Amino acid sequence: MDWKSKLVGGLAVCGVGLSVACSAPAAQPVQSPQSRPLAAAGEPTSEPLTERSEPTVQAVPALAATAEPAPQATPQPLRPALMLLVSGLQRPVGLAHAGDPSLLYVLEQPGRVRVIRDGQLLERPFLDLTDRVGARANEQGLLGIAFAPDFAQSRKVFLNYTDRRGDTVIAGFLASPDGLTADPASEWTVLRIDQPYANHNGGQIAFGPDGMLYIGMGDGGSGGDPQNFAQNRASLLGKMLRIDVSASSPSAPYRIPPDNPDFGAQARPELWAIGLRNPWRFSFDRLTGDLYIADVGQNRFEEINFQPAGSRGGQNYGWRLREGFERFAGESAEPLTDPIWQYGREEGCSVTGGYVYRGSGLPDLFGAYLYGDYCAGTIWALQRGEDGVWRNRVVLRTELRISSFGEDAAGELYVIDHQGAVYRLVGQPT
Ligand SMILES: [Ca+2]
Ligand SMILES: [Ca+2]
Repeated sequence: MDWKSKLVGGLAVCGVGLSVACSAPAAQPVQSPQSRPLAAAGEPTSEPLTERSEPTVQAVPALAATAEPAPQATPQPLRPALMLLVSGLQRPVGLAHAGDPSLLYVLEQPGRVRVIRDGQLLERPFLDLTDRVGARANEQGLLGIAFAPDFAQSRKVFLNYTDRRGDTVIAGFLASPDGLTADPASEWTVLRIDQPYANHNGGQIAFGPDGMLYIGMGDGGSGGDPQNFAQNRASLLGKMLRIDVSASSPSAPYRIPPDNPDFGAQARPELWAIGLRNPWRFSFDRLTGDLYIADVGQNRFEEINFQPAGSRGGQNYGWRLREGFERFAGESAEPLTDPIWQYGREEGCSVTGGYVYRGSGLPDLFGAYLYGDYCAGTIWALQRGEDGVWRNRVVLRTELRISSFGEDAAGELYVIDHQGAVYRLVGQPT
């Protein structure tokens, strides 16, 4: 099928600003975002944020812009579309909220957290860590953010970045009462993890419904996990970690939750699940607490993994014994948790995990897990039917470099284009 025709049929790029209805004329060209060539990683592989080429975001002609809205006799069916929210960002890789519906926070990979207030990108960053963030390689930089569950009182926010040596740092910061800035000098280190290679540094950090901080760690890098970190219980690499930062301070950065699973005498107590390759993005369903982990594949398969709410942890998601459902290296002596979905190179090359949609703008997608592919630009919805079978469908085909998804306080979703823009997923009348 012709790519362009699919694109025009599936994607509408609407005007700037949340107040502009998607059916309004959208002739405004999308500003070509700043898209810096990424430095060569110097590593055998570097999947999640690899640039294949430098396509530009193209403004799609407005779809039959009508001057007069149709009479609202019956609810119109809505189809998903993307509305440009802000552009001009430097390699954005994440978006989060802290409970205030007027504020969104965007991660710029070189080391800044930017603020979008009421749909406008503020000039002054929330936090500028470019003096300590190392972002020379594709998968390095400021990668994750999580506001404390008690942020309204504690003002604590946690960030995940690679430092000038390329090692992972999870650190806490204190924000101002208005939520518009945080003090770079307030940093305290929660956890530091040596990184043997420039790629596969994970990225996501998120609080679970249990109030614990979950950290998705990549296998350290190179290709094929040459030192077998993901299956090594004595290493924090290639794992999902779970720590308690509810009383985090410089002198007592974190505690081990007493109900973390037991991976044996030699295991690190921070482990929650093992056998992950590069869980760049994971999320909890805000309604059910189910956990979705998108694990970037090696050569053949991109994975979506699922952990039901109430799980006690302890899963082994298989890497490097398996890639997707297939054997990769070695044999397993224990049960492995297969993904609920995988796709191969005909669909894309680097999965970007998203969120279960719990907003109100697109009722048809309510309860579906939305995710995408960095290389292909496709956005899918994965949902389990009442018969227990997971079904996957295309939501949109785009030309975006989808580095991440984000969720606002109301549960509406955003798509982050690594080339410099944030889009809001909206419902457009058909
Ligand atoms: Ca690494
Ligand atoms: Ca797996």
